Amino acid sequence: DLHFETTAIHAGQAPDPATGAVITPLYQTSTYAQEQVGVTRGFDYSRTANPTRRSLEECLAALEGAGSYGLTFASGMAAIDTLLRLVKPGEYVVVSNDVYGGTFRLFDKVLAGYGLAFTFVDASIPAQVEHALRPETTLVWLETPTNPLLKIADIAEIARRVKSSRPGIWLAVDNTFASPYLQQPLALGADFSVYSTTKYIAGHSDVVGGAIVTRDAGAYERLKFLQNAIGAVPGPMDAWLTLRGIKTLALRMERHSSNALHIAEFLQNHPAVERVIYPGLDSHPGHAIAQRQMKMFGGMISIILKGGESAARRMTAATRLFTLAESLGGVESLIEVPAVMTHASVTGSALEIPGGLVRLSVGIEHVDDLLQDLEQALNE
Ligand code: P1T
Repeated sequence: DLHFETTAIHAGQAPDPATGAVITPLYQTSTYAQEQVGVTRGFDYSRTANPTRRSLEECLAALEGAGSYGLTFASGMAAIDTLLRLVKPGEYVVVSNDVYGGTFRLFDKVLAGYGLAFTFVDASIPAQVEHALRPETTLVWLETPTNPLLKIADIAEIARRVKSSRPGIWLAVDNTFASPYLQQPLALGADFSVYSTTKYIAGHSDVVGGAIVTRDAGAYERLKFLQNAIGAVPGPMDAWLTLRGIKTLALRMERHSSNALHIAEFLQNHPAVERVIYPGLDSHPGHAIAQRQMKMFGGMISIILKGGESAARRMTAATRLFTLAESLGGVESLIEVPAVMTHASVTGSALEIPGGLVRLSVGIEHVDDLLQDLEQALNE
């Protein structure tokens, strides 16, 4: 019954019984001595299990409440790919129509070729998800807030509609943008919380990783089998860095969110900006739902500039603190143009992103410095 902040620091991370080390040791080993054939201390090979990775998996599970199980992967995409192996050829997946470009690419350019069918819907309208369900549907895939349009899907309402249509349909939520501190998909009725731990969970832009958390014991056993069978697991060092990052997740999310709200309010009044998309603003169509299902509104802001893609390119060249880079969720602020960077793979599809859209990952620097940087870049 511990609070989130306490769980993040202690779950799966008791002092090392062998040495008393307060911090989970980095078990940088691929294999483990066996006393006799088949007699192990619970570990035989690091693709199957590793103590540092196990600590991370236990911590991530605990952050989404009692009875949860966690599995970690070499990247967010590896987590998504492994989860999608639960879907068999001939089965259907309903997907929210604004997702990370790499997720769209995996679904549309890879898995569709193996006989999985994907229907893209506007999941900010729950009825659209429900109407897209077919007898062959086995999975509904949501992102909320979405990347990069920050659309909000009502997880509890969609879970209710999907499960009343057919209880066996799984609901997975990519919770990367919110992190488990701001939003708890399993508590809202989802079967799987999926993460790129590269982002807020690790939080320092120094590691790539992914995770799946579930309370479905059967699905967990299947996914654990797939994790080992496929082998897209994180190395011990990556697990260790991610565990280190998690300890400050709550503090960081508070600052990311309060900085972003300030910045969104400032941008709303700037003459070069046509529209600010941030779930914390009254003007956001999903604001009321976000207020209900999220603790705060997160650190991601998208803005549409009046001057289109050329203005976007000029702005991103002019910022000094906001670094022009892909990715998000680190302590430092980043800026990018999704249409030509993170979401280039959706060009020409129904998911296309406007060229004048600039995405900000607001870091935890002092907000006045960030405001000043954006102001000078926009004035340019
Ligand atoms: O990069 P990786 O750890 O494999 O995670 C993929 C991924 C999954 N889900 C969401 C919502 C994501 O944003 C990402 C990765 N996104 C970026 C790299 C980006 O800049 O948007």
